[in-house]
Amino acid sequence: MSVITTQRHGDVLVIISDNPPVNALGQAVRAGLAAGIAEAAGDDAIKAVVIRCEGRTFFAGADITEFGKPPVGPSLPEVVDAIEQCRKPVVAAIHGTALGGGLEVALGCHYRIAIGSAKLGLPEVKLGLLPGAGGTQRLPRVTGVADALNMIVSGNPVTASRALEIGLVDRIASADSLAEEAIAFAREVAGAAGHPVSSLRTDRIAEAANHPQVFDKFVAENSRKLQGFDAPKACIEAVRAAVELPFEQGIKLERELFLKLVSGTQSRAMRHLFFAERQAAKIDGIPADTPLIPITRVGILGAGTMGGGIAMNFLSAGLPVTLVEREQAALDRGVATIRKNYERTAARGRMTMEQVEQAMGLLTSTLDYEDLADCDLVIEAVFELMEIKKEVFRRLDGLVKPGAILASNTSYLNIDEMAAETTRPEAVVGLHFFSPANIMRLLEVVRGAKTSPSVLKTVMGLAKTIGKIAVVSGVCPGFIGNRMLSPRQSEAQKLLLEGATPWEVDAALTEFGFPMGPFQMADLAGLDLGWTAEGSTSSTIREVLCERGRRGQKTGQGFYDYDENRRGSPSPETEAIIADFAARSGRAQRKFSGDEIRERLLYPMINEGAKILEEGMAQRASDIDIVWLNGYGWPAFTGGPMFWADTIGLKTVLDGLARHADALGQDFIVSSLLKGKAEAGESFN
Ligand code: 3H9
Repeated sequence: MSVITTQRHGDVLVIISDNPPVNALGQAVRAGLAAGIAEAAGDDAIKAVVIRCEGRTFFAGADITEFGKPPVGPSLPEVVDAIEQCRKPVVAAIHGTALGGGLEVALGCHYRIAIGSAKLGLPEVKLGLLPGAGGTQRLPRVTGVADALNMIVSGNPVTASRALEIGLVDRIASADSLAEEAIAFAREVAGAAGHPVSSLRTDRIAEAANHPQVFDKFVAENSRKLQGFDAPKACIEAVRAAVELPFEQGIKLERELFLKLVSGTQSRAMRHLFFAERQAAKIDGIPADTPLIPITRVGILGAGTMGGGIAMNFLSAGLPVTLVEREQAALDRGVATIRKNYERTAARGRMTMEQVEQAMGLLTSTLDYEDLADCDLVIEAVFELMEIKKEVFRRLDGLVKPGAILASNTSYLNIDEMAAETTRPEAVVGLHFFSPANIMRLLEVVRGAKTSPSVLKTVMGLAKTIGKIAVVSGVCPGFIGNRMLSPRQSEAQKLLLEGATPWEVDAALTEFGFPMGPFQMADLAGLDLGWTAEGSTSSTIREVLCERGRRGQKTGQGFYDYDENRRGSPSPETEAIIADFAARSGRAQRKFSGDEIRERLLYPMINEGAKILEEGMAQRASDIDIVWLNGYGWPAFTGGPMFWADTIGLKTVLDGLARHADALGQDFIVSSLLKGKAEAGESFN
């Protein structure tokens, strides 16, 4: 059956798209829409047109899989123009998400009606693009510049009610009668003398035309967020053109910018990440009919920063949580922190106080382990020591009901060793949340040797419920993320002894696009993590910094000196400490360029990533990209470490490792997967 069909309802022609899963505007849909409009235009009995979609959503955008392939007409801009130029009024009937090209189709329509739950947006910027079917020119003409800039540059959608406020939709329909209400709306406007044509409107852009500083202000306010990305700048330039140039010239500029971006590396990288994120949810070797384990109550052991943050995920998603601690004071502190975090969110307007109470009402706090007995999933977030973890697993196994899942939040310990302490190793899994656990989107799901498919499938589904991006890792020290962090950290330390300063090392990474470098990160986390004054032996730079009271941002001094706004500046004291260590190490001192620092820090990570793949610890290279993007701030516009390695060429990485072989040391082993692929001219993705 064709993806586009038409139905006649008296004098209204309804054009219906049915192209699951998201009604992407692939070639067949575009051709069908153009044919539908031509049918309406050529039939005198038709007075108005409705465009609507079957399935879960209105058009969610252009078909991203077509980018990079030879274009087959009609193009989306041509289709949108044809809709707009139709002499009979066209009404877009919107449910689900009208995104990207989907919203551009709706903007080409003369009227828009949406149900209350609909969302409308232009998310192209998140794919390293700008709207390329007139969105940058029509949206500001419909909503005004301020809202259009926000929507286009952030890529975030607006709700139907907000869309009504800003003039993006004309009417809200009831969810169960959108099709009928759209037809009635079309009939109602059919007799009007003229219809609003987005591209001809000037009423909403007149103000910005007189106040062009609105663009400079927007750039100034958002410059930090936009750093490194090409697409947002192009978006702003195009919206500016909507105000300053006639429509046709604005469209021409939009097209030029779109074509440049779509063929560039940044957009390729971000499109890779779009599919990588969806791919990560798929687990190899799990039959589709694997049953899920119902999760109606979650137990969490440990009410510290990690346990509390983990609890918030479930409470926010409406799942009851039993939180267990050993001492009343720690429990009270944990519960109070959860409440404080929620109240802060409410104060910022992102939650109502009613929602805060609702979430808190789902929380049971207790000192009694036995209260975990009826939980379907228990996650331990206790001290990171194998003996303690083993003891916890033995105890949980004895008291939690049969069939329940037992999970560890360990960030590097061996899940299989914990599972071996229980009578249900198939129900044991790692759930490595990242701190702050209520905010960070990454979740490493650690698949033990005996973890059952049901357990894996259940926790992957649960991750989606609580809004996490889950990536499956095998059991190895540090799993995917921390295992790759480890060579970066050790190279960063070595560089200090060879003459590089912490500020040079950090700058090399922030220039690359990381939000911070390793030493800024250490200062933020606190240098005294795991450090005690009694156990300190002045044997590392970090120990000496701690001994001098330089324990990171919280003490105003760490590797850096901090002012009252927590802005760091290079510290002469740190430099002196490092110089002392460097002299004692006997290593030659020299200057390093940013490029050399990046090679030393990043190439060994790629090598470790290749080993992770080689050992089957990650299912696919793109999973590694997703971990580093969402857990460690790897810049999205490079596509993640493995994709980045592909773009610079694996041979470049291999040659770089060879060049730095002396510095990397004898223990450094080049991955045979990396070597093989580099020599064969292959890539990871
Ligand atoms: C654009 O429009 C450019 C124009 O301005 C100019 C053109 C000239 N294409 O996310 P889900 C697949 S750029 C192809 O899991 P959900 C997706 O890969 C586009 N495929 O569902 C997945 O496949 P699989 C601007 C697409 O319910 C399946 O559909 N639009 C596309 O969680 C289900 O997706 C966007 O950026 C697509 N456009 O979320 C919107 N979209 O099952 C992108 C999805 O094989 N889409 N797929 O893994 C989304 O944000 C979400 O998919 C959506 C649904 C919110 C719609």
